[in-house]
Amino acid sequence: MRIVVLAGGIGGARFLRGLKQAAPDAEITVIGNTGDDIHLFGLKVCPDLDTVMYTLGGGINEEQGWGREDESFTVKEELAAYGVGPEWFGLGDRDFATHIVRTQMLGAGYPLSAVTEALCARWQPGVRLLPMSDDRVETHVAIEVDGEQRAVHFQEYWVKLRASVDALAVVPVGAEQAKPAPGVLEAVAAADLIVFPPSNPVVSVGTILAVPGIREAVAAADAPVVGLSPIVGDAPVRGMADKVLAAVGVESTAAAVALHYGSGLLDGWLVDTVDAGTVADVEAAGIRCRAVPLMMTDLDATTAMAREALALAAEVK
Ligand code: GDP
Ligand code: FO1
Ligand code: CA
Repeated sequence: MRIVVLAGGIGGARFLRGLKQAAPDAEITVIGNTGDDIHLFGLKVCPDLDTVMYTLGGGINEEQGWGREDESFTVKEELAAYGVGPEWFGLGDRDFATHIVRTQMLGAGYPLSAVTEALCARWQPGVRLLPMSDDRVETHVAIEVDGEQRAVHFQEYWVKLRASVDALAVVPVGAEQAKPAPGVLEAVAAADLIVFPPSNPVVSVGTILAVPGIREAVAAADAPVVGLSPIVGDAPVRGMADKVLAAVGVESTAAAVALHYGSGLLDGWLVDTVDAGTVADVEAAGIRCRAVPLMMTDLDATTAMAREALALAAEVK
């Protein structure tokens, strides 16, 4: 079975662990969000690709959900001693090595997809990890500061400002000109199942779908498309997804997110049992819906979620 997953960082990566358990014989292709990418200290950092790679490869900081385990911050401290920031982004020493290798290979002319494959040769994530595009896409967020509008990089909004001000708009800069990375459209077309994991619908899955050709390929695919809600009980399980959902005019409810994707994309949708009351609303929109436990508290719970997604897929097509 060939499964394609459109993944962001933590929510996508944790779900993938369960999916690998639930479908051990499946060939899993992950299309990763690169809209969160940022250039720092001359290095290219790809937070969501790295989160998937480290999580599935056994190198993630489990508590934090991003970055390396057993990490130290000597380089960051030394940079700070030179007055070189940003001080608000925590790049660790081990993690730095990944960005150095990536940047060196990009400088030598390799596309991001080839670089990601090379990095994965070390981590062996057990999935094929493809960036959504080899072209630069950077999500920016429009905010208002002292009565004036300005745009900041997504990481500045998320990590520095902690989404403490309203997001007026979310713009994946460069997406319109970007092409899907090699293998992306082919994987979608050949899939037996396409999954939207409980990733951020705007800045993770939404950004991937904003690359021209990807949304169209998912909509046209023969395979069933099944999603799992990142919103449980009218709030994101983790993070500030509600802020970026508001920017695109979507309520923070499991049902509203399903309708935002729409029946043109989604065949099936899983909501948490606490949101069982919304199943009928989702089904009324032409999307098959089930309420099951959606908290990824441990690997068993996450595996059970993935099994539910597989079962729903078998039902819808
Ligand atoms: P990011 O790039 O690190 O922000 O990660 P993703 O975009 O892949 O996923 C972020 C989303 O995962 C957030 O909106 C969370 O609400 C959601 N999430 C995190 N943990 C859980 C969980 O245990 N269950 C569900 N249903 N969603 C979760
Ligand atoms: N998230 C934070 O909240 N603070 C950080 O200092 C931080 C550093 C960081 C470094 C490398 C990396 O791969 C991810 C990092 N993240 C950090 C997480 C990440 O930027 C965000 O969680 C996601 O991009 C949000 O979608
Ligand atoms: Ca992310």
